[in-house]
Amino acid sequence: MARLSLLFTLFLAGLTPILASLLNNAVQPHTEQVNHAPNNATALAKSLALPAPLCFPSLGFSAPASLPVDNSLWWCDPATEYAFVGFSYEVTACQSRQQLHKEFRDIRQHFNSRYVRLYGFCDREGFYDDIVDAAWANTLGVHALIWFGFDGSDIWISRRDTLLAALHANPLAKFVTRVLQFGSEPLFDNVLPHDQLAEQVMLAKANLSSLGIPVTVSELAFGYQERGGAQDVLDAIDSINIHMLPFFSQQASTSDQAWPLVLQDLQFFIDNGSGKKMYFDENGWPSVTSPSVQPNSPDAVADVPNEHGYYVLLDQHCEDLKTVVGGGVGWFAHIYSDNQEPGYGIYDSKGHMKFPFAPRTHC
Ligand SMILES: *[C@@H]1O[C@H](CO)[C@@H](O)[C@H](O)[C@H]1NC(C)=O
Ligand SMILES: *[C@@H]1O[C@H](CO)[C@@H](O)[C@H](O)[C@H]1NC(C)=O
Ligand SMILES: CC(=O)N[C@H]1CO[C@H](CO)[C@@H](O)[C@@H]1O
Repeated sequence: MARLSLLFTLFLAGLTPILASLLNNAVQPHTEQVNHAPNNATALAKSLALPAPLCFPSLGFSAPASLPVDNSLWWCDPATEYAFVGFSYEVTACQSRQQLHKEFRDIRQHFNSRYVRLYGFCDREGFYDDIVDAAWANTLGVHALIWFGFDGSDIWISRRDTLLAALHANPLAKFVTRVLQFGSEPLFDNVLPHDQLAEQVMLAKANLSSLGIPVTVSELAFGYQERGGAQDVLDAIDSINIHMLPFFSQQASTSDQAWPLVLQDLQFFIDNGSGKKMYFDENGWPSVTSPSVQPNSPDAVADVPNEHGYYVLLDQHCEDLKTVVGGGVGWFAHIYSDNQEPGYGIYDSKGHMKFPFAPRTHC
């Protein structure tokens, strides 16, 4: 009790980053000794009404002078991570460390992002260390990705082992890596039978348990549904990372009419996802069609106003997304630039914004 009131005094006095780090370090042994003390950062922050700078990667975060021993008191309450959380960012170009720094700074500072969700693959040695470096420097959490690809090969196994090893080797990795995804759309693409995918998730969770890094699969509702629900995968994953791409619905028309389509897919996860935290991590509407981006409805419209309109729709439904089970739905914009996935970028291929984009980060 004495300790709690001391902490409260510190809070009232205004926590500097150094005090914040002392607090992080002080609380851990303390909570093990006192039965009624809150047992995690979320509960602690709530009980003391601590300000945002204490949790990563809140918009007010300032880095502590020293890092805690582990990430158990590190992350923001998932219930604060609804609305716009950041961008999908394709890494198949194997961006230089310098370019990652520049674009991650833009992602954070221009758009108030809290996360980047990696997409695609880069097999350059040390690439994930560059991601960690740029993410840490710009206060971005990372949804990392083991990329299966579409060629049916086993290269994902070496990618998995490389990434797991990097997560263990880089001491900052566990402070920026919010979740490890298997993706993209391994069920829809049928790269592994669902029971084997569930097993891979369990193995990765075991591998990362000492680091406190959760594991998920990046997938469409339809990917689960066409595999009989793949309940074993849904049960294995820690958070639900959803591909929300209503342009491909057989009922698609313009993006301002897409909310019922969003709800339809979301309802599957509400019904069968055991209340886990949910993200729309591959989430957007294309501005052009191409051989690989073809609608399944004759009325579906792909153009810049409809790409923009989809994000306007999500902003209009901020309160609805906030109240979804699991702490609300956080959404990523897919994707940062047309250079990454043509037609889906917020920026065009010359680096100009295609439409005004300043989505809500809370409501
Ligand atoms: C943290 O505490 C809150 C409130 O008691 C609880 O809902 C949540 O599940 C806990 N999270 C973890 C990771 O233990
Ligand atoms: C995790 O996996 C990597 C890559 O396969 C391996 O090098 C490492 O020893 C594993 N660690 C644990 C704790 O299982
Ligand atoms: C595979 C599947 O759809 N499983 C269940 C998901 O939730 C709905 C609604 O509760 C059930 O009807 C499904 O059987």
